[in-house]
Amino acid sequence: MTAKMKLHWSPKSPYVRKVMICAHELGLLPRLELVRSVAAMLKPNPAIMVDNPLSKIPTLVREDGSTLFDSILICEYLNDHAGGALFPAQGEERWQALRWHALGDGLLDVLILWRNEREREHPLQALVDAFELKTRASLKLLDAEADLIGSAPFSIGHVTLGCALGYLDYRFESLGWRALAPRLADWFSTLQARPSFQSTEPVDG
Ligand SMILES: N[C@@H](CCC(=O)N[C@@H](CS)C(=O)NCC(=O)O)C(=O)O
Repeated sequence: MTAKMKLHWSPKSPYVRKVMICAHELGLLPRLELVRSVAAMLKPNPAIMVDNPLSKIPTLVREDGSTLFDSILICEYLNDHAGGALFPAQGEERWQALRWHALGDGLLDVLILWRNEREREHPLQALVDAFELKTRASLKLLDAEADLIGSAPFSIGHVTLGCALGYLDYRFESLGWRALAPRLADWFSTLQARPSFQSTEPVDG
């Protein structure tokens, strides 16, 4: 039996979801052993820290015991491992895929910080306003690029944008993002039909 890679995992984390979608698309799910790991900014988890001193998920432990962390690195490793096409090798296609990845990941970072702030007893309003401004500006840009996004070959850029939009649905329903970015919403509904997205919808518990 082939040894499995261990993934510190949670069904709620949008960064873990990136890895799970890539693994699904690349046919690597059977190679992963999922270990439910709770990662919280205010409570470093010793079980994760054995493999990642930053106490963040996703963290991957390879068959030989070596570790990889940060979702982009794990996704690229899996893509390489499977000889996949989620990271275009060169040219404009590569820069565009990585640019959309950067925007999706940056948006996720904003949303995670925004959620942390709004759950504090006394949220700093200026910070909350800045997070909302950046979120709306990102959606505006992505909506303007929706046709381009829809016609580009499926890549890590699409995976990450999809995870960011899915996180908006999961934790920021009241923002009503679809009304702000209707063309992007149309693209997202086709993306959501992919089995890799359907099987990784975030869930509580
Ligand atoms: N840049 C990291 C972000 C990962 C991340 O922040 N994950 C969250 C869970 S959604 C986490 O582990 N938070 C715990 C912490 O920040 O201490 C990645 O892409 O993997």
